[in-house]
Amino acid sequence: MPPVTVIEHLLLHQTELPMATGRFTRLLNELILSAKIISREVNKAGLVDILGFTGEVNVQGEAVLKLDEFANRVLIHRLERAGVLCAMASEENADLIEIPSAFPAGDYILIFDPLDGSSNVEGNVSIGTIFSIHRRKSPEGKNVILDDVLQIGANQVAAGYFVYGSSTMMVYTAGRGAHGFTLDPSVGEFLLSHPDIKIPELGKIYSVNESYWNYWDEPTRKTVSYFKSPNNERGQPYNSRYIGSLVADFHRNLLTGGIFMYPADSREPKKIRGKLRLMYEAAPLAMIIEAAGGMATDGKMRILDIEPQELHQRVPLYIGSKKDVQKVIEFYQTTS
Ligand code: AHM
Ligand code: MG
Repeated sequence: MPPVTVIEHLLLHQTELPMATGRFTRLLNELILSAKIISREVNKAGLVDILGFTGEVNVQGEAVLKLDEFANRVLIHRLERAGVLCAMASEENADLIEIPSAFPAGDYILIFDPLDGSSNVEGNVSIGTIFSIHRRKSPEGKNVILDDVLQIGANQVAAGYFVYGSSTMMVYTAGRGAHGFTLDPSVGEFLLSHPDIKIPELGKIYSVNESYWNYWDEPTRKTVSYFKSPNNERGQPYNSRYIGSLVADFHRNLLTGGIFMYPADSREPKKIRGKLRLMYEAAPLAMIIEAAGGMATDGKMRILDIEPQELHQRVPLYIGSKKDVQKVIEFYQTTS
């Protein structure tokens, strides 16, 4: 079988995907090119001390940006010119990013976390870019309003991520199946490597930052105790794996089966609703996990049904293998 690129794969499935118009293809192409540029910089990160300190001026007299700022700028620069978007929202920007009137606009909205887990770069740990694509609700031609962007995750047209790891990979879904592509640096293309990913119904890994145990609610503690117990459905304790880099933790669990949790905790008021953001992190990963046969909840509600009230809303997140996530929901239902 000759290798299949992301765009070839998209076109092959075009009859199934009414949104796979030229504009959608263009949007994915720009995302892919941005990710290749980010990947190149991420791979050079270890050389930063040699080439010039971040935040200072390098030997060529250029300011060296922090990697997350760099990734953010690349995505905004490329996508605002693509002629397919009417607005963007980035985890790095407080407000909605409007498309300058000098550039043509389209009716898609792109929401992204440019470089999640970037605090891990020094440890040479995998990090990632997460994206979510919506269509505007209001008619084209008018100014986009916040309401166009604050849509439930179930309205996403597509979602995906790039993981910059031992290989750079892209996983995306446009609703029917989640597909993985690996960047072949020798040809500069993402090639289909993981078609129609299905997460095992019952996982063998739980991923959570257990140092917050004392700040968790009762259902979360019961859930984690259950995963550690030899008397669970698996009949033996789950393996504990936590990198602390969402895309990397999610990606591993997607392929091997398991659950990732970032619960609410009571440490300080701002963390009560969890750390991760609904629109930039939870909703896109929830769309992927559902396309792969898994589930995502905040403990009480399906992530994809939560109505965002603000752009940077945080949400508790339990995401992964169906039976493992169902267990969380069960503990929330039975624990007062
Ligand atoms: P960031 O958006 O500041 O990079 O933080 C998000 C990261 C996730 O990648 C990861 O899952 C989580 O923070 C880890 O948080 P903690 O250190 O509290 O376990
Ligand atoms: Mg993030």
